Amino acid sequence: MGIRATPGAIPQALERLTKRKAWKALEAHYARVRRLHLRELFVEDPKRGERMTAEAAGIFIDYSKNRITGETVKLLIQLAEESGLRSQIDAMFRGDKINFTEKRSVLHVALRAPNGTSILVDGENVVPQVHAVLDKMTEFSGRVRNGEWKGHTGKRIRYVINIGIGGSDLGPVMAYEALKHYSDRAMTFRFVSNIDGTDFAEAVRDLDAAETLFIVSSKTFTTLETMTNAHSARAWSLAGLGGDEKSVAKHFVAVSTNAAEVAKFGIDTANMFGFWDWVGGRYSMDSAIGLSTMLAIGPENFRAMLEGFHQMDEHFRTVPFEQNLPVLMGLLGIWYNDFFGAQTVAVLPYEQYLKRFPAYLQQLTMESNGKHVTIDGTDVDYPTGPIYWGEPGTNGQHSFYQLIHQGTRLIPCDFIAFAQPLIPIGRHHDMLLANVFAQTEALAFGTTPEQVNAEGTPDWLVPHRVLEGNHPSNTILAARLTPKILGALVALYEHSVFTQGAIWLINSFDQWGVELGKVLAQRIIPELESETGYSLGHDSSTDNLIRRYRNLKTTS
Ligand code: G6Q
Repeated sequence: MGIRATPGAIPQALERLTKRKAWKALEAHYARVRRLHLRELFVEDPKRGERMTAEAAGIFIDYSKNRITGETVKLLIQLAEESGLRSQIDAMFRGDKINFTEKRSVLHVALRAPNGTSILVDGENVVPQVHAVLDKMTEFSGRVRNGEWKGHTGKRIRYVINIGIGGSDLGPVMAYEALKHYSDRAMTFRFVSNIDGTDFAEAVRDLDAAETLFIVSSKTFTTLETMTNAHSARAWSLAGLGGDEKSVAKHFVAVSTNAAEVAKFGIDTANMFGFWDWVGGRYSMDSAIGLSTMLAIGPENFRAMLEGFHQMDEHFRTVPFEQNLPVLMGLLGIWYNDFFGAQTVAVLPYEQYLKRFPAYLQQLTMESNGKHVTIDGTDVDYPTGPIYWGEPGTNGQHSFYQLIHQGTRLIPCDFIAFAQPLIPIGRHHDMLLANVFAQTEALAFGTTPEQVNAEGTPDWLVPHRVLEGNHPSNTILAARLTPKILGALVALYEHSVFTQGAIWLINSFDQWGVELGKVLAQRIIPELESETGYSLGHDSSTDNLIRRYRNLKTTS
């Protein structure tokens, strides 16, 4: 089936994915190799562990413990080529409106483009605008960090609270946690996202309004949760500062694309940091949405993070697919998702500072590729985005790893580790890394009945103790978690998501499901709040729950 051409954006007249030659060849190949065990593959090709590796921007990936042969990689790359991946990459970097359902360019790569380069949106070079905002953030961060920026009563800012949700929260929280080691410990950072009032109340309960700065982060500046929290913050701040409206200018700044709404809220647009509609929420942590990150780690570290992003961007844009980290990772994901029928991917960072990385990745991957309609508006006939989940190691080993080792599901894993600890203490780090290598080895090779027998295990116990192995994993290794490496790591996943979306023929850059959620609650709010009469017209379950809620909320 031909694909409807979208002017200047999507490669034209591509065949339906499952009809492509490479797809058919992969189906036949899968039937041949699906039972092959990693034990055999390593015996047949003893150098596989050195060969099936790739490296870029300080990140090394060993993908040899995947259920693949050289032929698998060849066919997957052929699939990428038949899918026009190269021209789709070029279209994104060129600023084509590849987010065609929202008629937008997709240019998070411009957020880290070096000064002096040029990326055009509607004929205008956006790189100078990006750097103008970065300079404004740099100037502001400098003043807050050195105490020159004073609160309303003349005290310096010690507490920064980012108010935002989704893409305006998950990136900032993850980056703050990931780079806490580099942060100014004289300042405290908190993140409020949930409309549950507890989130806000707990964030401010021990703070002094005179020393607290709120960053209201919202691309649209209309999101229910963020605006509700921002209004509560405004009331709390004013109450703590004697009710003087002039204090808002010293204690509130905004990050948004919507100057009119920012002004309406009462924030001076001089204290607004802008970004653009070509930055998707989940791709915005390196835009002004990262203001809290810059305040925490300082402008130099923030720019080092951008450099890491940029190095991975250039790698993705220019390096042949055979050595291209995001392409290889994306293709391996497709192999398990679409051929083995794997439904999830576990992301397992062996670095405590990356504890929020799986949550961040859940949005990046699942909001981007959780789509069932192709760009020509028809239903897919293959599975798209898998479920991402994970916890930092080694904690997960004592909980859900059991199911990965001995359960009935195939769960490909990404292990993420660093050779150097940021805080060396005794033998901790060698022990941590020993667990990474032990787990990937055990997952791949397991233990055979013979091995279990040889340990003197009684026969009846043997089947319980056998680990079949053949569980695939990638090991992602870097020297040290630095701002630059974090940027490269995030870009690696961003482009891996792009690779998959391009092959699945879906728009990875819209989120109509999220948009619906933004309007649904609006109808019910007045039904819950009405003091007097209200009429319900939902289904019997929803009506009954609303009536019960209204009764219960006034019961003492
Ligand atoms: C991200 C999504 C979504 C968005 C939030 C917050 O890609 O669009 O998670 O980031 O809904 O939106 P605002 O920044 O407009 O408040």
